[in-house]
Formats: sequence, C-alpha cells, structure tokens
Amino acid sequence: MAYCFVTRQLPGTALERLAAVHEVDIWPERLPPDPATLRKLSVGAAGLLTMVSDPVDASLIAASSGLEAIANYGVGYDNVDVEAATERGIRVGNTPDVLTDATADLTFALLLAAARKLPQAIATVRAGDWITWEPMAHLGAEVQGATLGIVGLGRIGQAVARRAQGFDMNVLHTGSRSGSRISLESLLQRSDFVSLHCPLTPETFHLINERTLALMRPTAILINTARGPIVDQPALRTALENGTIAGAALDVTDPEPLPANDPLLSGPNLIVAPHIGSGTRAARERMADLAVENLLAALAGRRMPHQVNEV
Ligand code: 8YV
Repeated sequence: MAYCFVTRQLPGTALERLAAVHEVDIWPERLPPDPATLRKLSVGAAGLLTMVSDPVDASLIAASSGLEAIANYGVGYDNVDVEAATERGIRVGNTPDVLTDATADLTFALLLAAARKLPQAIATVRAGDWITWEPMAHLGAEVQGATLGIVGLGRIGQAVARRAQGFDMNVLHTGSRSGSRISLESLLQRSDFVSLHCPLTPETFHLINERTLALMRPTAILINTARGPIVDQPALRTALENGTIAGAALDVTDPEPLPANDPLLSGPNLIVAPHIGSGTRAARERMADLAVENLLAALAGRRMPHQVNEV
C-alpha cells in the first residue's frame, strides 16, 4: 500500500478504486492547494494525481524523494516538469483520447458562437433591446464554405477537422500527417477561422503574436481550446481593438483563471470560457479512470497505459 495525494475531488468512482488499494488523500477544497502546500503534501507521496492548476515543478519533484508516479488529469501535461521527473525515474502519465470529442465539440461551439455573435445577441434580449426583428442586426459570418485553419493536427485537431467536413468547410492544417500540410504563415493568410490545437512547448509559446496576427484576415476569427500562453494576449487585445482580426473565442487564457479586470476582457468581439473543453460528465469520469489506471500501474512497478516519458 502506497500513499497517494490527489489534488481535487473527481467525478465518477475511479478514486474509490484507488483508495481500495492505496492510502489516498484527496484535497477537499474548491481552490487547489497553493504551490507551497502542494509541495508539503507531496513530500511523503509515492503517487500524485494532479491537474492543469497544479505546477509540478523541479523543486517539488526534488523534495518528494519517495515519488514514483505522477498521473496528470488531462491530455496536456505542460504543468509537469517531465524532464525533472524522468531524471529521477518517476513515471508521468496523461489522459488522451477520452476527452477528444468533448474538446472538439467545444471548439465548434465557440466557432459557431463567435461566427454568429451569439453572446452579444443573447445579451440584447436580456437587456430589453429586442424591440423588433431587424434585417441588419447581429449579422454574422457564414460557416458553410469558409476555410478553417487547424494549427496542430493531433487527436483533437483531427476531430475538429471531421466536424468541419460536416459543415462543408475547407480545412487547412499545419500538421505533418499528409501531403496537405502548409506553413503557419500561409494558413493564417488563407483562413476565415483559425483554431489552435498544438501543445504548449517553448516552440509554440506566443506562436500567435503581433506578427502572426497581422497575417490573418480582418474578417478572421481565432479560436483557442489548447493552452493560453500559445497566444500573446496583449497582442490579441490590440488586434481586436484595431480590427486586425474580427474576433476571438478562447477556452484557455494566460493566466488561468483570468482576473475579471484583465485588460483582455474589455476587448471587442471576444468570448472567453473558463477552460471547459473536456467538461462533459462522461469525459471527466473517463479521464479519472485513466489517471487512476496510470497510478495503479506505476505503483505496481509497471509502465502506465498512457505514459508520456521513458523511465
Ligand atoms: C483538462 C485540458 O480538463 O486535457 C487537457 O489538457 O486542457 C483539460 O481538458 C484539464 O487539463 C484538467 O486538468
């Protein structure tokens, strides 16, 4: 029996299965443990179950001498210093596949909402401004026949491309899978909608910046359901203000949570959701299943079913 620390209560029954085999502490609060508390609670742990809101950095890893496994709840694991974990022989796992469709659906929800100015239109109803039917009011962009540029054609990017086919969109991408790959510059110049699906790495940090935003069409809409720091937010704010692009719909920001007084939020034609891409009950329960399967395997000395490093 090993000691595991889980940084949040999770939906479903997976944590019960973990607790049947190991000693498990689950952080009970709505807010995550602050970095100092997380570090303190990790010291005696053999297994950690963490998420996007938990920085598992080199100092935490160095301080946790008994740590054998880090199971991150999410497909992205940029919150974990994988190199530091690997150096110490700690297995790191993620939860791919089970959240692909939920995230692709939210991408399309954001795309459609931004194209049809849905939040602004709904707000006029609540504000009592729906006083007549108007031929010129709330005119949005047509999605059918438009070009969607997908930056990063991994699992989620491909699921978004499949949805786009159903809307008769033309799909461009920067992925490496087929001969149809094009450069980011060309994709930005040719797309009516640009959707980000690449992981956050040193190479993709601020990939969307003043220079690359300037390549986009003034009618284009940017969608980000990947990671906030892929977009240079002050540059995006300026681009929205100046009409360099027509709109943006973000499920991820930098930082998260985005303070209510962040300058970005006063930008025009902007939708911000609170990182709910994987947020269907089924997806979040399956993510918990995978994270627990990863921990159980690693604590039994086996490779995790979804292990991201070689140890
Ligand atoms: C997760 C995500 O819900 O899987 C990911 O990488 O961004 C989200 O969908 C989040 O990371 C929770 O840890």
